[in-house]
Amino acid sequence: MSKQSGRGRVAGLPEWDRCAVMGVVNVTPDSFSDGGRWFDTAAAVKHGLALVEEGADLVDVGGESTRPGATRVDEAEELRRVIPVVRGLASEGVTVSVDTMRACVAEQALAAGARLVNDVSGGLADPAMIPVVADAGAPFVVMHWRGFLEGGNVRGVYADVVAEVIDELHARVDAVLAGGISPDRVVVDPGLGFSKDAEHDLVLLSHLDRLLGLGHPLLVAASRKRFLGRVLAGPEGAPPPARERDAATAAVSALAAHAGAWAVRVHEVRATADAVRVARAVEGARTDSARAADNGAEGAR
Ligand code: PMM
Repeated sequence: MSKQSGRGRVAGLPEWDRCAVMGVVNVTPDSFSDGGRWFDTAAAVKHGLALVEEGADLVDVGGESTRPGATRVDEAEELRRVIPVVRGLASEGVTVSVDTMRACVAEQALAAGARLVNDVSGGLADPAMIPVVADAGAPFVVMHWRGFLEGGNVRGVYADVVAEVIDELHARVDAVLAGGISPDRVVVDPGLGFSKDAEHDLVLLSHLDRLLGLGHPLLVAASRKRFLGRVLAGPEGAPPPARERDAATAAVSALAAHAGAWAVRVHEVRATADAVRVARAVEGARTDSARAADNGAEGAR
């Protein structure tokens, strides 16, 4: 599969000629890297608009932390956190994605103007999720996570992480399609850090071509994750805090864009917006030089 066809287009969303940038707004007191910072509606909307200003193509709004050890927030509280922020951003023309495992939150977020549903359980946590998304005709992100019931990083034992994540994503995509979501609206995501350790995340990143072989646009969400802390850990082995992992995140964004990812999900947008543009320029130069070589060969005939 070529990089272009791997990147693909997601029906129901704008089309970008490069890897899209999804900025993150966590309306939570306890998210892994930015918990508590945008917990108030007005601050969260303002932050989402600032991310767009910095180059985000979409903004992903979530009201529930999935960090290891986090307890689930109740539905009423998740709705209270998420819906006004989705409405506020959508009314400003922002392409909003809702990060939720609950059908009811997805449904109300879509009614409030969200355009994409991002479910870290891949539709497993709530049996009503797939029908709700199918009925709304919305695009759906299917993320790989074995441990959505227990939370955190459990059940991360693999003989071949790439093959197993692909097989399990395949099964989830089949379920989603059987549930009536149209194939051109399905995005896949390996779920870096979810039931995976740092080595698993790196191996998955080194095989994005195989994940693209699933035949759906690919979302890569490496932002500030533990594996980057491990890669950056100094001689004492101490990983830098999450907010000091943004340059490393942008490096992953460049690699993912170059490999053909449809989008990258990041907390700090500016550097990633530059990274995906550089990747696009390199891709364009390669196409142009191949065309020039073809024309030269043609002329010489
Ligand atoms: N990671 C987090 C939250 N939502 N959604 C998708 N599709 N993929 C991810 O890897 C993902 C996600 C956890 O990150 P955060 O709480 O630091 O934003």
